[in-house]
Amino acid sequence: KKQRPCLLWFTGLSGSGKSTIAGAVESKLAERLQHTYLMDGDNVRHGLCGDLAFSEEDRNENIRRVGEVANLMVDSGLIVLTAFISPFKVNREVVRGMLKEGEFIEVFIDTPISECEKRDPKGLYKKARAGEIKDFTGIDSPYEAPENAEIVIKNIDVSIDDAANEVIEYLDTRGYL
Ligand code: GGZ
Repeated sequence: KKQRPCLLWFTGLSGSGKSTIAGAVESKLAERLQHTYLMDGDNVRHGLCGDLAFSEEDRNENIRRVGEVANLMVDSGLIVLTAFISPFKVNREVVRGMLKEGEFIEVFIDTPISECEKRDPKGLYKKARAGEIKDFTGIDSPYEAPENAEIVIKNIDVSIDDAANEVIEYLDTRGYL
């Protein structure tokens, strides 16, 4: 069956599990022969947004560009997944406004900062606490949690597989798949 194209917009703190869960969702969609594309810092911040850093202004521009590109990809018929901190509500709402009704699905990976800091997979929180990285989200730069996200995943004591299944179930029950 043909998919209904959409944008799954993952948002959450560094180390919250956004990219991992988005990757797991993408694998499940691939198993079902759906066409997808996953954008995250690893494939965007070197190229398309290679000129941007982490000031508020640069984050705004990062999210604007990602939103515009994701919108084009949705137009081409893909299920697009993005995994960016996207800490500012206004930026996420700008992207929502670029897409048609029902195409933008906000997925809040709600992991407490204490847990993200404990995991610290890249040692970035430690560096931020030591003052070696400035403007780090959750430390000395804000994260505005979504209040009306379509999907909220409390990523604590939940497996990657269960978290991914929550997203797949949303798509299934709403007729995207
Ligand atoms: C937040 C930073 C910073 C600062 C580098 N603040 O856990 P990661 O490493 O792999 O993911 C983070 C990534 C955030 O990039 P985004 O493009 O998602 O950010 S935004 O949506 O706000 O534009 C982190 C790393 O880059 N990183 N410096 N100061 N995260």
